[in-house]
Amino acid sequence: MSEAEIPRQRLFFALWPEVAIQQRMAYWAERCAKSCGGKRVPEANIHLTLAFLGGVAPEQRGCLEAVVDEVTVAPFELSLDRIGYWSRSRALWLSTTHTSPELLELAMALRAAMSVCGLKVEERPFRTHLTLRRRAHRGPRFREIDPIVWHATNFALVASETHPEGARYQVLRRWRLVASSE
Ligand code: 2AM
Repeated sequence: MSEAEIPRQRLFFALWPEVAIQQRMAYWAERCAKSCGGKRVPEANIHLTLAFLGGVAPEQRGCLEAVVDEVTVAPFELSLDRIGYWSRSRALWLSTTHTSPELLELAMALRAAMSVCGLKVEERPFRTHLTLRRRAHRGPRFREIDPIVWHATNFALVASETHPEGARYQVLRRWRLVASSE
């Protein structure tokens, strides 16, 4: 099989919230349905992308998993207290006023792993967001919400497939967040 024929998986690293947290996030996606328009992200699909990998060959995935096994970042808390809208991508999203240093550390460690394994690394700065609606035509009238407090204890490697009905995600593997001394 030539290199071009080797099947590549479309992968990304994410923080995947537990169901109770996804439900609270989905409330805001729905709350903004009329005024923001577009299509809501299905509740079970709501996630925070840490690093988008794109098409990954099997040996690159092996490399990534081995490098990521060595990542040590302590568990952290996210206080999601902000809703916003990007007109360019027409995305309505949930975010936080204070991004914790551990979240940035984790996102940067995953970018470093990508670089080690020969994957192209995103040049744009990391921006904390969980997409709630796509193809929205405006943002909400409110900006601040009662914080949704989420304790991140693990992160995941996720496969993404595009289907006519939308994206289908499959969590392939999870890593526990651990401080370096544990
Ligand atoms: P988004 O929520 O900002 O759209 C799976 O597709 C995840 O990877 C989504 O959360 C999406 O982020 C992100 N993603 C998809 N395509 C991307 C790309 N080309 N560059 C960076 N992130 C991407």
